[in-house]
Amino acid sequence: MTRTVAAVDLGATSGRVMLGGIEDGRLRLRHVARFPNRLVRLHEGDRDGLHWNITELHRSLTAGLAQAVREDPGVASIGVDSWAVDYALLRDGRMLGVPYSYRDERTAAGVDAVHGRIPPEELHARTGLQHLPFNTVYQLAVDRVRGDLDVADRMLLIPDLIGYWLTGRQVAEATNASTTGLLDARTRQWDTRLMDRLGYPRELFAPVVAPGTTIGELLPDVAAELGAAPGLAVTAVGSHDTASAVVAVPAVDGESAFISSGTWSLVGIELDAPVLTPESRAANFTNEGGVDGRVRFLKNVSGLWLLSESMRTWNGPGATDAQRSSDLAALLAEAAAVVRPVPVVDATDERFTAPGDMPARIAAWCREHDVEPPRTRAEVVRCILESLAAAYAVTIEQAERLSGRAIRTIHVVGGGSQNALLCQLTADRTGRTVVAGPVEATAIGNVLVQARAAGLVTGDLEALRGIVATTFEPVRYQPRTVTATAR
Ligand code: ADP
Ligand code: LRH
Repeated sequence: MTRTVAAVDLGATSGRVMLGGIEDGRLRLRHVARFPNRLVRLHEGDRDGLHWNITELHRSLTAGLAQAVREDPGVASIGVDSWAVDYALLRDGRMLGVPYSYRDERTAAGVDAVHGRIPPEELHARTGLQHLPFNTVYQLAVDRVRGDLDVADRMLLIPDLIGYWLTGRQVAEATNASTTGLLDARTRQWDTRLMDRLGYPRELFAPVVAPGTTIGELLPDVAAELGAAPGLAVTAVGSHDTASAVVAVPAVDGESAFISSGTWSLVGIELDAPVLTPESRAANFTNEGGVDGRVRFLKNVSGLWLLSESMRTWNGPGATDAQRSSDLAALLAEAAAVVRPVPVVDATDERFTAPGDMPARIAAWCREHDVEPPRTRAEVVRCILESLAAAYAVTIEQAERLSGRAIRTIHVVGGGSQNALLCQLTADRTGRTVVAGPVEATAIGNVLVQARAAGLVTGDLEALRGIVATTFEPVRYQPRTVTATAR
């Protein structure tokens, strides 16, 4: 029987556990468990805080892993990835408080506090990161002002926290650490001078480890709970979900870009070295650390969050997953049939970040910009997708200009690669061929890095991507002449 590894992929909307192995040069993948991930709003005295339900996620993922072990008792390793930037503070190994979501609005004060000590130009030159108000460096500034850093002795990003709960070992996996705004873009080690200047104790940060490193063996109690063999290894993968997703882009060359499309759209290209120029900062591009030392030169361009929040507004929070997906299919069909021109809004406007009534915020944006708001639900959906595709087109052109490359093909991976309308609009507005799939790129990238670490497969990233290309048949979209459907 093919040896497998278990991938835990925690997305902002859902988590899954998958078993994966390689047989005759092809991937064999099995969905073992899928569970929702919803934000929790908690009253905090003078305001509400937005948090991740981390203990529920841990319960769901351990139940999923137990199922994985039942399905394959010989599973060779476990790897965990999740969304970036968020973390827990710990003291003496105990979690202090419930981790915040990056959508919590407390971070504006953190931005001012950090920029008061370190100008944004210098931050970018050192860390290479796109300015996003929720980068870890700004969240920690709020913790410092509140006194929370005085009691904490460790900060662990979400996948590292799960890894710690599974193994008892505390590490900082490099790809996700690169999203904190505290990692040196060139050395890929913590920038301790930055920490000193910001008043963040150096000891707060765990040692950086590269993807492929064994974090440790399952704690005996955890192994017993999972029904797993004692000594089962937990391996660091590209624990930033986007790092794992880009491992599973079927072909990455000088002429192709990628869009990792889910709650967010991460639009960019892969490079061997960071671009730390003022032009790259002005265009708000990021240089995130990838697997095998590659650099993801990309921009975070909002994403299907706009659509899922609109649907939550229309359907109420109680809708079931089945209702949600049949509603989505119907809405997308109606949006494809819209013929009246819809407005294109700035999908990256920060007003769309916090949870809430997106159709109302879109209408407000339109009124402020003197354009007629969309009138029906189908028009709102079409407006969102046209706006995302328009933002992708601008970003692809910027990526070309900043890197000196000519991009001909755009690979779209992740849940959003199933959105045929969005893929077609992306081809239309960028004038490039769109190659869609695989859907579960993040879990696949997670599987591949573990499989290589466990010796089940060998080779560089191109070899791993070759396995993806052999296994999955992508869907291609060619650009059509843009009609007057959107202005
Ligand atoms: P994340 O990892 O950020 O949670 P995913 O990669 O799982 O995101 O993608 C979730 C998004 O994929 C959903 O918001 C939805 O818009 C889109 N999606 C999921 N299933 C479908 C489908 N069958 N057709 C079109 N879009 C889909
Ligand atoms: C996507 C993602 C993205 C980050 C955002 C916070 O899930 O990891 O790469 O910018 O979450």
